[in-house]
Amino acid sequence: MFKKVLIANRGEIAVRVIRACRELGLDTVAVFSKADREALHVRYASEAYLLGPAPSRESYLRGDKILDIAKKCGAEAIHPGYGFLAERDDFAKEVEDAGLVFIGPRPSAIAAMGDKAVARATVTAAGVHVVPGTEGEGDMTDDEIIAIAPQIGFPLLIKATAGGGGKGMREVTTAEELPDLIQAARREAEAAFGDGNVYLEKLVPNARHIEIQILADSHGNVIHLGERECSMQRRHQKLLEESPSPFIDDELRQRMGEVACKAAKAVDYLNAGTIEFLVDKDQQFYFLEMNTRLQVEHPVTEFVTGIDIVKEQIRIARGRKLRWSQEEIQMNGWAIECRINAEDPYNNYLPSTGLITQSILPTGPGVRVDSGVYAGFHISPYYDSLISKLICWGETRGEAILRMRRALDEYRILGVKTNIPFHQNILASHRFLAGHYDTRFVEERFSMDDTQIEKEDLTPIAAIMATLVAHRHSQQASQIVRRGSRDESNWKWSGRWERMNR
Ligand code: MV4
Repeated sequence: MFKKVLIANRGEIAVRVIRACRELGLDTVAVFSKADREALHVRYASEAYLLGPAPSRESYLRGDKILDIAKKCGAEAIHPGYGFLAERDDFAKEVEDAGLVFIGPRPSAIAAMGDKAVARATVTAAGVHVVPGTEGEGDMTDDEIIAIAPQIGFPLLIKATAGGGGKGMREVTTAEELPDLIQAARREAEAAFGDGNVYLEKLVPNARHIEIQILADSHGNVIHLGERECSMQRRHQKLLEESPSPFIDDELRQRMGEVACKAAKAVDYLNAGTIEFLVDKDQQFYFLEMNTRLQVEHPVTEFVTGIDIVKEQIRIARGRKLRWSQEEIQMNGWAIECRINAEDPYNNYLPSTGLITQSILPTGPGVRVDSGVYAGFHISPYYDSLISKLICWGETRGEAILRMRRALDEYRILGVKTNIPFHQNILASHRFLAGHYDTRFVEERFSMDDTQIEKEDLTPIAAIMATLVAHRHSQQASQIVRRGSRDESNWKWSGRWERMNR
């Protein structure tokens, strides 16, 4: 039974894992780069060790150094968080070979789900529906792909087998453009993953991106914790997630949950994982891929199920049985997460770096902030722009939304630009209030310059919902609408305050 855990990550997720370890009475070891000497995860851990220079390749991606540190300081388990080494089956294997516990899935499951063509073939064999497309797991030549494309039908997508997250993806509308687009996709995949292998899937139009959280123990038990709606994204970066999804009813949730557990069992899955589905407008759903890690948006599931997923990951890694049967899992209320990024939504979401001069966090009933920063911390350009997550719970979706609007109003971060105004606009948009959005919403129907957005196409329910919110909170609503324009926002006031106090 391990007593000391090394957290191979940084930022808010390292802090999150340290918190779980401390509540379980475990000692914690942080690792950090030169840019993170003053980081929160370094302060919160029982011990901390320098990995190297700021770039990830020389620090958080140095599995060899991290293993050396673990051995030297007597850490008996490693939690990888998300990103960096979390889905590297070779790293998970090295951890195991060193006699340490990898708090995550087995290397074989990471590898099987990491190759998207292998994942498709494996879950298909287990009876899980994937989007129609190429079959099998071997590398395909251009000619093989071109030959099979008409059988799948256009429009279709070229995807990288080593991919995920949209890299190396190309939309193809006609057979003529296929050869060039295969080449382009291969080049992009080769550059991003060192692997130019690609496969085809029929395009599912107007899809929603909905994922199911699962937990699997080492005794063969697999349960699901319901879904997260992840369609609010821009350029494959999720920005806001909610659980449950406004699009999913109890019956569909149960069916998707059962399929998700089946997909996990197909790779003998262990620990926490997420099955991504595309759900079309007729509520047909298709397996897309499995994320073999703890995800950024796990807190919304924690809020509605009351389960601490990170503590559960640690218990599973210690060989414990899951403490709930599927029937005991209940979803209570509604949770929404806003990803707070250091970026400028008024300037093409350009990353923003610098010293955080002030940080006032929202608190109060139903509000959770998972933050990796504090006033006095310097945001460097080396890592992703996520600096914190604001998660709000309500008895109903309406209450969760109103609470999120209140919390966003309370939140003050000075020194760097953040996407808080973006979230305020999203939470005032009729389409979001109505729950009518798919993966194209932000890029195709949303603008930071609009004051009143998305008035058209309202269903009666949407209109009622929007009116209800507007009526009960007319003053806040009108303020939020004004805040959509740069000139009248109180963020301008914040900026002035900041300049005065520099
Ligand atoms: C798709 C799709 C439509 N049809 N596959 C994008 C990232 C990768 N995980 C899968 N992605 C998609 N796959 C088929 N067959 C549409 C997307 C997609 C998308 C998926 C989830 C969230 C946002 C998205 C934005 C654009 C496209």
